[in-house]
Amino acid sequence: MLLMKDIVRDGHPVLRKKAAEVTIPPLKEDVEILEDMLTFIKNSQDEEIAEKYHLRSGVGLAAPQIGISKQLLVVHFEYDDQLYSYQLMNPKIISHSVQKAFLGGGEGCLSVDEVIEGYVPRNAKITVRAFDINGNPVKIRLKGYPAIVMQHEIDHLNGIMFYDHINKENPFHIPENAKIIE
Ligand code: SB7
Ligand code: NI
Repeated sequence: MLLMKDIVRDGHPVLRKKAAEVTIPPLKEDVEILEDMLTFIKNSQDEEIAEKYHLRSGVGLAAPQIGISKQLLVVHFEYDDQLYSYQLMNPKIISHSVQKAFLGGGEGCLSVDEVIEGYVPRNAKITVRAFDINGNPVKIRLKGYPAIVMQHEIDHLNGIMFYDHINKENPFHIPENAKIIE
């Protein structure tokens, strides 16, 4: 079972490396990593389990965050009465909107213990191509909050942290073409 001690913290070089593609069809080892990651995220959202194991709540996780430099990610959350639950291998953003979007409350990260304030502008809509846990190709269209979470996770596979996107001169600068998500 994954615990907070398994979460790699900011400063560890694995968070700055480009993760390696995994083989398709998936190795049993990689399937198990995705299963462990999804269980961790679900546990982190379960009040009782989270309290018992001191888990910080998260909506997603990328393999480099548990020290594994492979292109594996999970997201799991409800939004607008819809469940967004994905376990993805080798995800790629194949197209995105010109429109940008950002969360009014900024972003956080399980690998970053401090609060870092500022807007994190991202693409408002994205289309992702990936392989699911069975090795089947999938194409996923997301907009708004789900698109933001997915971009946060895909960034981890490319060695990018959320705060890299925050404007250095004015953390609350609103880029043109960007809409706020409350
Ligand atoms: C706020 C939080 C997340 C994504 C977008 C906005 C995910 C937090 C958990 N993670 O650190 C996952 O990488
Ligand atoms: Ni993160």
